[in-house]
Amino acid sequence: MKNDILRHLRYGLGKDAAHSSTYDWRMALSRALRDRMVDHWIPSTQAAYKSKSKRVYYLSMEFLIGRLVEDMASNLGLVDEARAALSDLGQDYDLIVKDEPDAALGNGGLGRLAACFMDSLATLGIPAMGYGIRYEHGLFEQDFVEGQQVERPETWLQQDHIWEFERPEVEYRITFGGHVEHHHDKAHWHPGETVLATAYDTPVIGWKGRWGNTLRLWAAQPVKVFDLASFNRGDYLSASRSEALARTICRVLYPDDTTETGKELRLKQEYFFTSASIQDLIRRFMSDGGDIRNLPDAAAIQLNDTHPAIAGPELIRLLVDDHGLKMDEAMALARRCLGYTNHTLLPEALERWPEWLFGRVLPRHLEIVREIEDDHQRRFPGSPRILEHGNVCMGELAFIMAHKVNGVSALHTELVKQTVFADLHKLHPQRIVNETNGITQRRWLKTCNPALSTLITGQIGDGWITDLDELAKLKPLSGDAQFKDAFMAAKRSNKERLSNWVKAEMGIDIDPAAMFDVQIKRIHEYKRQHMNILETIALWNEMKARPDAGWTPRVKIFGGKAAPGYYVAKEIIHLINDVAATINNDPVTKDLLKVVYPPNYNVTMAEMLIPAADLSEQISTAGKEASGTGNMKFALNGALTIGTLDGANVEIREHVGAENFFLFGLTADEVMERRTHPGYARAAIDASPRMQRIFGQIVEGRFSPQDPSRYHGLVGTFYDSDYFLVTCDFDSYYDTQRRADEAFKNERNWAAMALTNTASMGFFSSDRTIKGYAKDIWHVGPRPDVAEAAE
Ligand code: 475
Repeated sequence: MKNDILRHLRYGLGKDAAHSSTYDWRMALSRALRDRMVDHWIPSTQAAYKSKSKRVYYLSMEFLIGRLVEDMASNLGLVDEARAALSDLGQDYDLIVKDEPDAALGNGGLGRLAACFMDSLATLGIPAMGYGIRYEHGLFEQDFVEGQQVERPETWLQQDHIWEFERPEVEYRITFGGHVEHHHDKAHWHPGETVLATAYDTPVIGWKGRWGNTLRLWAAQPVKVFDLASFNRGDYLSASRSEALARTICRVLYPDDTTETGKELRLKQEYFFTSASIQDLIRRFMSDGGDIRNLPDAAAIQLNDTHPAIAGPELIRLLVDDHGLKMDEAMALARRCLGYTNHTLLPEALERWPEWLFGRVLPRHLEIVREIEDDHQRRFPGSPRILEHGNVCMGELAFIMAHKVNGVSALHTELVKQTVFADLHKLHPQRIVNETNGITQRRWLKTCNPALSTLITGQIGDGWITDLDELAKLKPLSGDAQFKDAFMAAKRSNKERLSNWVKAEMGIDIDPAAMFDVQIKRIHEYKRQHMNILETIALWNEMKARPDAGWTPRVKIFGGKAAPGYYVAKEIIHLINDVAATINNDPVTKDLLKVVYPPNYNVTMAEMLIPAADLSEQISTAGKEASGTGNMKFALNGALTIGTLDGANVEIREHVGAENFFLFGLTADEVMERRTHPGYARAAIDASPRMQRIFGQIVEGRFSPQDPSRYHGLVGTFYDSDYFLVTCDFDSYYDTQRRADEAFKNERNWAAMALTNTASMGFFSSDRTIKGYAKDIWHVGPRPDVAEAAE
């Protein structure tokens, strides 16, 4: 390893050790690791080709990967070796690892789930390929200026991204616009614009390098770099038009998580990567000499939400227009290949394209959508329409074109059946299935929490790394004082690490003995960060009134970004920062309460915050959070959840036991019922002196003295509409927080509850989720050789 690092430093980077920066060392280490990855990757790829096993194709607009060096070193079992080699060279492994920027090609849950799935697919030895977009700029970086969110472009590709291999020979034409002609029953699409999709491959190596898959991200290239004829005519603009389109398509990740932007460029991005992926998988299949009619035996295509839902019409187009299949035959064949995962019920997130826009960008696909619609109406007269009120509804399209549709938690799946797809569910009662989300324990326990994972392995061995159910062996230890002390010592060391970081980065002193109460996720009204900050104010009021009443000291930690155009979410951020500034400067409560909101929350920050958390905030309005995956990461790392019966919280509570979970709030049914009562918010506020007081303080400018009316609008929404029922759940949330305070005082008992949480999380491994998809949807098995090695 040492020699390899030095060799890469010299011949890969042209540097000598004496004049190398941290960046140079990181690049050299990464290349040394990459060599070893390739040694696992190529044999896997060859084996998959040779055995002609069915492959999974996971199509996702987002892959929220984070850092790679440590993940790769860990999965290859090379962390100790790398650390030792660098140490011999006078370098600090930890510092070098920290130098890596996050690959932030995603917004939140949906993108991070895709990354966990890639890890599990490789670890399970399921031949698979992830397909996505190689965005030049990932999710924006967040700054706070006077407490308000400011966005800066993210620039990860300004550094060498050494994990990927450019594949200039893998290239597809992607066309847009123009018109369609029909001759002798055959469609001819004469497009207006063309770009080339070229592939960049990143190896994804599973645990111990047993199997390797590929994440293939597409970049756009102009067909003609430069149109000399136009230039010579003096038409400078059209000379570089093709180049401009190509550069724009992969320029930036749309930063809206859960709101549909309806922008033409977004539709082009969706079609761009979907078409390239479908062309690529067909080419792979044909190069094997297959009969296209057998494609479903070789390819399971999973759509991560509706963003790649154009895959249905695109596959049909290629089958009919290029391979000469009949329309109905093509539809049936496409359906056998496709699965669709729904990730949200929020109406504003459901993709709908105006028909005129869709037809202008994809005229041939609009014709095919009409055929799909007609076919479905013929077979199921009066069924829900894909084309409705002048829109192309991508949810209905994905549902109708998929043989299986899945929800991401048990509750969410039931709600999918009862709400968004109620009518289609009645017509296709076997189609909707549940695959509750999961997380990879390799990243979210082993790598991010060495203190705890070392303790666990010392106690029960390392089988949990590939079989998370093994953690159940820890359950009997919840009565073992010595083990509980060790468990809490690991937590304590993570809290100390975080305290030091908060002091260094933000200048705030926090006490590692206090309860660390963490809410990290995208800022959204349904996730109710505002309820959390209101509760913080209420607690502060009580603490100020009776500072010696034996309070449990708390550190409230927030993290998360708001979509740049989401005004209310940005107001919530501003309020949290204003409240933090007020409370953190109060001498009366300085040892009792702190509010910490570090800017630019990302995967790397999550990896530090989650191991240090005592309490996990999962407080969405019931029925709104499809699953949540952060909730699983916290519980796995020994935090207790305070939460509603929403998403996967329901299943987490079942697994860890009601006595180890702080439940509050209305249920999904009660939420729907409550909304039918006019004036429910005012009634709740009238019944709660505590809420009245807080709203009074905010409105009087207690937290924004320079601008007292700053939050009048925000407070007004609580009185007027409060769609997310903050007011209805507030008192029960407050009381439950005080129960958590009391529980925290009994350290041994808290340790038992925390340990039981960790020990009960086996079900929430993404390995289990992927096995579910493999069995119920994809009909693929792990490669027998990999399964054997895992035994
Ligand atoms: C859910 N993102 C979580 C997670 O299943 C769930 C939507 C439109 C455009 C871009 N991004 C999105 C999502 O819808 C999303 O992240 N949904 C989340 O998926 C994984 O755990 O409850 O909110």
